[in-house]
Amino acid sequence: MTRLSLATLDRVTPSWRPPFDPTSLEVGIVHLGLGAFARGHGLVFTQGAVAATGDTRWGYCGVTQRSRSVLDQLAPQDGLYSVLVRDGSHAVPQVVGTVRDLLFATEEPERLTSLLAAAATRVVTLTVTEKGYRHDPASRRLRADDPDVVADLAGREPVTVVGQLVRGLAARRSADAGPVTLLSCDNLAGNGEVLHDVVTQFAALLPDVGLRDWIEDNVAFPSSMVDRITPATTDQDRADTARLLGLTDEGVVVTEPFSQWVVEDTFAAGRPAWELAGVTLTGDVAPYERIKLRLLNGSHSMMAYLGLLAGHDYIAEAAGDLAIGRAADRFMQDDVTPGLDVPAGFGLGDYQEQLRSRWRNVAIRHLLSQVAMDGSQKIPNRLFGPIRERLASGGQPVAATLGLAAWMRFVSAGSSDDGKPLELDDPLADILRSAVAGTSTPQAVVSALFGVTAVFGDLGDDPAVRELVAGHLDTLTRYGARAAAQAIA
Ligand code: CS2
Repeated sequence: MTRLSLATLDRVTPSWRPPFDPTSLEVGIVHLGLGAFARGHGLVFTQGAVAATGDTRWGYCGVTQRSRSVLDQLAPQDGLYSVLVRDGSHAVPQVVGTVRDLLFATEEPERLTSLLAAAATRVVTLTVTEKGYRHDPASRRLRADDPDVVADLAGREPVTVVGQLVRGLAARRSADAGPVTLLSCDNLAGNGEVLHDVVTQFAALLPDVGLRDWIEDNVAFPSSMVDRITPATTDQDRADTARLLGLTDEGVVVTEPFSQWVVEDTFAAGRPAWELAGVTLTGDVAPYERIKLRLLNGSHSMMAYLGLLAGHDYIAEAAGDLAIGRAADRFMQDDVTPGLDVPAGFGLGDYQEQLRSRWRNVAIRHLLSQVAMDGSQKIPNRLFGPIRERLASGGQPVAATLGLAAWMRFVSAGSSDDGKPLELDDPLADILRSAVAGTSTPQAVVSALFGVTAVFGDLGDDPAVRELVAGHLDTLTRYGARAAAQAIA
């Protein structure tokens, strides 16, 4: 079957094509981390903004960091790909035409620097996942002793995102190309602030005196809250898309109907008219971010660890498991909701109801292992705030500490309750494995893992937290995940 490309685009059903001529766009946005999430989220909103305004300045150069597989998928398709929105038995493709250029950072580091320094580049967006920021989750500071950070600081072609950005900003200053905005779209609390901090901390460690001040004066770092559940694409997804389009699409991304983006409106050099495409531009993202990171992502992590231990594979299965679904409900009701500052007009009850049905959308084959990976970088953003705040208000974070204990069981057991091996895919895997090596009781596991202070900070110093986590871990170890969930439901 013929492949999707500019030459074959006219064979696609007209309402599924980009609503503008993709070749009319210039590159105005560099996106770092062109994975499935970005392609199903930010790039789609930008397509809507370009369609609404006819402003052709906002095409993307999509940059991949770790492999060139996305380039191999999209380059032969002239950057075109489709987003397949699945809901129950419905599936509708939409071809996205905002990618005008592609780059694999490892192969073309100099071209990446030039693009970041180009006056036409006004916005740099990032979806590089939590671990891509090379910071300690607890202190939120750049890990200046990370071997890759050290090597990038010493002046090699940078491999870290922060190294690439700072080199690009130095070139931008030299070229006098003017201000630029770096917009983080990752699931981190205060993601703009984290990005600002790692970039300026990196710059301050360079001999180039003055670069840090230039960055402070010329670069904006708005925060943003991003939301769209995007599972990894399967062969079935590619086959269904080919049937619908009448063309093969190696770059298709599958996602749910729901999509949300709330962006702090502090841009240094303009932005697409995203508000015309359904994006909320606001002065303060924090309340939205807290609601989403804790209710959606916090429950996701909890369901991922309990679900994997209980033998499930997908979010829809874990959410539909009565005991696990109820434990997530308790987490939302008891540990998260009381600490939320809800924006006027925001219906918290409806939001939670909507989350439950999004999780149960069986057409979205969202692997628990995808959510469980990189837990050391994710859980501090998702579970620690609710734990600390509930304790500070005199309550017992029973459900949130079960989520934490389930992660500890996942890390230390290495297999599900019925013996299926569970892979620990985490940038701190070696540290976590050696921390729990030789531990023989739940208490010892809790002590060993709380000792990893880069993740936990002083959380483990609180005897109430330790007692709750150790109690849950004991139940998880003796009776399994479903029983531990049932015990709190
Ligand atoms: C998930 C998120 O993988 C994960 O950790 O919790 O990717 C989640 O699906 C998105 O944030 C939804 O917007």
